[in-house]
Amino acid sequence: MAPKSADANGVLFESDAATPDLALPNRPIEQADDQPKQLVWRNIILFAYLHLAAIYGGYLFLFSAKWQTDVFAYILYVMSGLGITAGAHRLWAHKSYKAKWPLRLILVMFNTLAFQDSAIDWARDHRMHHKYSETDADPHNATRGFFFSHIGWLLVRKHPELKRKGKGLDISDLYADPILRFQKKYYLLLMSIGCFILPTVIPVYCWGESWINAFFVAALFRYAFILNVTWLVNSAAHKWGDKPYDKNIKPSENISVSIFALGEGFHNYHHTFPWDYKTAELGNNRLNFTTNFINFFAKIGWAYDLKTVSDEIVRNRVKRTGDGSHHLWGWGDKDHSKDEMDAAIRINPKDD
Ligand code: ST9
Ligand code: ZN
Ligand code: ZN
Repeated sequence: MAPKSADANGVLFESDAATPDLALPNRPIEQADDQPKQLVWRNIILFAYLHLAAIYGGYLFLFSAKWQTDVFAYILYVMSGLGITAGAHRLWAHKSYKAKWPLRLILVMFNTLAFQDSAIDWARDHRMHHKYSETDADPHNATRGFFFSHIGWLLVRKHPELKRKGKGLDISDLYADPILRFQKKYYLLLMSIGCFILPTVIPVYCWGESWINAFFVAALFRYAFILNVTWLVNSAAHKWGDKPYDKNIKPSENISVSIFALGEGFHNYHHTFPWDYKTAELGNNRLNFTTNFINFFAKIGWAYDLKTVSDEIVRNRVKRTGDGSHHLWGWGDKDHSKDEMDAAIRINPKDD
C-alpha cells in the first residue's frame, strides 16, 4: 500500500495507509509559518455580534423563556448536531458508511439547521484537515494556537498553501450527490429558513413565546452554542487529553468535549482511523450518541456498509505508537469502564 499523496501528513481514507497498522510511512510533522493574517472584518463583526447576542440568549434561556422554548432549543441542538456529526462529518467527509436517500435527506435538512456552510464545503475543509493535519494546509491548524483553531481561522483569509494543495483534493463523490448539490445551490435561502426563521417563528406561533425570547434563545443562543461545541473539537480536543493510539499527533481523547459533541471528542482515535464510523473504540456507546443514531438507521437498512477497524489492528497500533494510556492494557485503569470490567471473564475472582 502506497500513500496517494507523497506530502500527506495524515491518513484520510484507509487506502492512504502504508503500514500494516494503517499509518503513513513517515512521522507526521507540525508546521506553521508566520504568514501575515489578512483579517476579514465582516466575519469579525458578525461573530462578535453573535456571541454578545448569545450571552443575552443564554440569560433569557435560564430566566425568561417558556420551558417549551428551552426544550425546543435543545431538540434543535441535537438535530443540527447530528447534521454535522452523522452527516457532514462521518458520512460526507469520511465516507465511513453509506446512506440511502431518505436518510441523506434527513441529514441534509439537519445539516442546514446548523449553518456551518454547505456540507460540500464543510467536507472539503475537513478532508484537508485530516490529510494535511497540523500544517499550513490544514484550515484550523492547531499548531497556530487555541484561538486560531477554535474561531480565529474563520476570521482571516485561508493560507495560500491550503488553496494550493486543495486543488489536488478529490471531492467528485460529493458533487455526484444531487441532494448535496441542491443544498449548496440554494444554501443562503435554505440556511436562513432553517437556522434563523423557523426557530424564531415556531415558538411564537405554536406556544405563544415572545419574539425576543424565540429569536435570542432558539436561534442565536442555540446556534452559537453548537458552533462553539464544534470548534472545541478543533481546539480543546487537539490540545488536552490522552493519546492512546498515536502519541505523535496533537488530537487527543477528550471526554468532556465528546459529551457535548454527541460522541466526537475521541479525537486521537479518530485521526488515527478516520474511516471508522464510530470515531471511537468504545465497547459501549453511551458517550457516542451519533454512533447509536447510525446503528439505529443500520437496523432499518437506511445506513449500510459501516466501516470499522479490527481489534487486532487497533492493538498493534496502540503498542507501536500509543502513549501507554490505552485502557485495555491495565485492569482497573482509570479509563476502565465498569461495564467492561463486569463483562470480563474472571477465573477464581477475588477483590482485595
Ligand atoms: C463553521 C464551520 O463554523 C465549522 C467547521 C468545524 C469543523 C470541525 C471538525 C471537527 C470534527 C467533527 C466534530 C463535529 C462536532 C459537532 C458537534 C455538534 C453538537 N480545499 O473559503 P474561501 C479554495 S462555518 C480546496 O472563500 P478565503 C477554493 O478554490 C460558520 N480548495 O477562502 C475556494 O473557492 P471556491 C459559518 C479550497 O477567501 C477559494 O479557495 N460560516 C479549500 O480565504 C476561496 O475559498 C462562516 O462563518 C479547501 N478546503 O476566505 C463562513 N478552501 O469555494 C466562514 C478554499 O469557489 N468562512 N479553497 O471553490 C469564510 O468566510 C471564508 O471561508 C474565510 C476564508 C473568510 C474563512
Ligand atoms: Zn481534528
Ligand atoms: Zn474527521
